[in-house]
Amino acid sequence: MALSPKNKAKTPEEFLKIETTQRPKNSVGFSAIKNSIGQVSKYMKITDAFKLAKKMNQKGGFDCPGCAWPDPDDERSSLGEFCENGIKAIAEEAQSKTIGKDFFTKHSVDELSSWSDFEIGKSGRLAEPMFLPEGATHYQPIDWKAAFKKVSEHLNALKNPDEAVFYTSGRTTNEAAFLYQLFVREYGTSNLPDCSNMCHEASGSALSETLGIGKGSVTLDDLYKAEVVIVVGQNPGTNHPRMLTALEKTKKNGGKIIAINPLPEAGLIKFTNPQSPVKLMSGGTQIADIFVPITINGDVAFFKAILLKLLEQEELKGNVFDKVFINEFTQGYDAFISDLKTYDFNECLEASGISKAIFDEVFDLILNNNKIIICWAMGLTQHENAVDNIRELVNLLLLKGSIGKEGAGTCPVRGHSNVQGDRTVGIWESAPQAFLDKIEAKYGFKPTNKHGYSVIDAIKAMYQEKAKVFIGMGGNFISAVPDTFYSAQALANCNLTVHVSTKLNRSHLVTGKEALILPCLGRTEKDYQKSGIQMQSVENSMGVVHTTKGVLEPCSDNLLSEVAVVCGLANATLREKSKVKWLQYQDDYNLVREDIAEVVAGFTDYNKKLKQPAGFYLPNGARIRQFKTKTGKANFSKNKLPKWQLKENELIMMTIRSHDQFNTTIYGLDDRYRGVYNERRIIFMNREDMKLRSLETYDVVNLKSEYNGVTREANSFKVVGYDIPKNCCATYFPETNILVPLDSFAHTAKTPASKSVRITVHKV
Ligand SMILES: Nc1nc2c(c(=O)[nH]1)N[C@H]1C(S)=C(S)[C@@H](COP(=O)(O)OP(=O)(O)OC[C@H]3O[C@@H](n4cnc5c(=O)[nH]c(N)nc54)[C@H](O)[C@@H]3O)O[C@H]1N2
Ligand SMILES: Nc1nc2c(c(=O)[nH]1)N[C@H]1C(S)=C(S)[C@@H](COP(=O)(O)OP(=O)(O)OC[C@H]3O[C@@H](n4cnc5c(=O)[nH]c(N)nc54)[C@H](O)[C@@H]3O)O[C@H]1N2
Ligand SMILES: [Mo]
Repeated sequence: MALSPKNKAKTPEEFLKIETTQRPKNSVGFSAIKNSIGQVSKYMKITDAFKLAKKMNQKGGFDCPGCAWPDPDDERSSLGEFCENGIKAIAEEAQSKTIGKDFFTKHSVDELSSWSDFEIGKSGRLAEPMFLPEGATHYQPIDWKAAFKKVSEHLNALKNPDEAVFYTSGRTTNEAAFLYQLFVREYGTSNLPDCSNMCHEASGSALSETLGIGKGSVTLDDLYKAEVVIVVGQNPGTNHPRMLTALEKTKKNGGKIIAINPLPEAGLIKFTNPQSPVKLMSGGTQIADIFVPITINGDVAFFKAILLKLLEQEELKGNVFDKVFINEFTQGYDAFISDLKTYDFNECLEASGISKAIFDEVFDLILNNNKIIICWAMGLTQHENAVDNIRELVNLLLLKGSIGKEGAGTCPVRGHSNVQGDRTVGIWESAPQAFLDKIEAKYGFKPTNKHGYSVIDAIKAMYQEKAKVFIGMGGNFISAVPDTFYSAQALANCNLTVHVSTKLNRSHLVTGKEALILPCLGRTEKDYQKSGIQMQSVENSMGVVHTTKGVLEPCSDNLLSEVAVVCGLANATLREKSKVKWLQYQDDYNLVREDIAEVVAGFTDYNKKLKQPAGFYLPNGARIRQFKTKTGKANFSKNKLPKWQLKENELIMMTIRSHDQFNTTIYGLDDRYRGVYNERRIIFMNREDMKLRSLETYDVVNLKSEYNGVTREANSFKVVGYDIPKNCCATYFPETNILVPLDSFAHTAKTPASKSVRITVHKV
């Protein structure tokens, strides 16, 4: 495909020195503390760092922009509810180095595109709005008013509002997200793709259908009280480190933990709590009682094997299933059981890649306990059969009556710190009619109920020139999405690409004909408006809404808050036609919350409730056995054993996060918990698979994926022998997004299948 050199998405092909060591036995602990202090002092003044650490995830403080793991309702560590990777996330945002006119005059877009993501990320915080005119080689400064005018001219020139795409990444607060979707809907489209489409969309889809709510059902307290917690397809040691503290508590209360993962992830195997000096000295807790080294995408098979054995025991002895719960609260049991009987236990177990001995241990725990929680993340959601994966977990919970009672339920662990809240307040390309009706009643315009573009649809529409303006509220679209070259062409086809961002990223360099960078305040910064310093609010992974308020002075005087950016854009675009008084909101965010309280279910008395120090829980039907599905009951589902067969020589590849990155932001080149240092272009392979291909550790290989007759290539990766099941391999995202076909996604949810990419490996 011909991409103009300016728009070509480059990847660093140069190797740095690679060094791998034995996997460390413990995660977190001393080295984590050392590492986080090291990170902070690299980027910011130590006094600021101290101020931040004390306020992070504290009542009245700011919400860590790292993950969405909840904070304890009651006692919080006085050291700060922080973790190593949370500290990295804030150090990255709160760094004192800034970039503006001088930086962009010195470096052309072309030059910047040749930098690695790591180098781009290190350049500093964006300090002023920048504009790239058509044909220009360098970004140049633009004032805010002119920037808003530019966007409005493009939007108003479109023949149809559906020619614009409005992306959101999940850090945007409830206030900014609500206004953003309101602007988009009043402008006339529902093209609101968001990072959730690439993340937990499959969970939302499966849970809404089966349990009537697209969110998890458990609270932190449930987790402490569970008898069995299954952590499947998730790497909390790196991505949700504070979850390990909760799991430690579960264990202390007698609960058992099962980790189902192709990799023996360090945090799950052994963990030392950085906030507990006694633990530091004595060497940590073994978190997982049982480790299940599942083959990639072997989860439906494994859970079916469990379901089959449970059924066998139920038929033999009875009392295995919670019949009272099943009769009163569920629908579809008979059809589910007769479907289940068509599967063969041995075939399922074999497809999962798990030995009978490990299976028996897991089975015993599930058979003999009734308070079960299942936690999961991207290891389940990024497959073509992702929705089936999650529905099968729900079947297990329903059989055991393990939902809507203390110590039991679903726990999809969200990624971005407010990705769940964004959806709650209306960032949704297919929002329910009831929500749209509320908007109409409140504001007096009729939002379209046409299904808008999700991420994949948006890429196709831009590629086909059906969409011409792209606006990104945060995020790094080009690096996050699949099929990098196709997607780069899609963005290059646009008339205008706009990014509201805190940091420079690759999406600012793969532009439409014209481009804008609109720099905004981050979570850690004070938000000064006419009525005083503003606080905002977010929703965590367990449905608790609480405040977040920055503590540092903004890194530049020329930043606007996301709320102010949206108000400015909306005001410039919709002008006197608008039914909404845009500019009043930015002066006082209480007014935004008053509107949210009227429009979004569960937010009555929003401003008042936010005054409770730990925030408030949103209503959650599944938590109290009120299943708001089409049938009014919790639904059993029939899920097929995925029939995928690798061709000769093919491997199945998952694209995962290293310990030193936040999605597309690369903090460093190490992956300490997996014993890899100073390199990201590596492929973890089973040692037998290496032997079969005559490969040695550190050999350089090219990777090819073939899908529907199209070959995609990513070159120059170093082989690392690892404890990963046969026929499976792993690489880091975003380097291998190039290999993820746009058309390979979860059925119904459209989550890109970036954990099951079939590839072949070619020695260079
Ligand atoms: N520090 C840090 N924190 C983060 C992020 C970050 O990048 N850095 N990202 C945030 C975001 S947006 C998200 S969504 C979450 C992501 O959190 P995770 O989902 O934990 O992230 P991944 O690295 O994608 O890890 C997926 C895990 O699933 C396993 N896995 C892969 N395929 C399969 C499979 O087929 N079956 C099973 N059972 N397991 C499988 C992998 O081995 C890996 O352990 O983290 C959030 N928190
Ligand atoms: N192959 C593969 N692809 C994946 C995944 C995978 O596992 N494998 N994971 C997917 C998942 S789970 C997700 S969530 C997506 C992530 O996709 P995105 O959310 O689009 O990506 P991020 O890397 O989180 O975005 C980082 C950028 O956000 C901006 N930013 C940071 N903080 C703020 C803020 O407060 N306000 C604003 N306006 N901007 C801010 C900065 O400029 C930063 O460069 O990627 C997906 N892509
Ligand atoms: Mo995510």
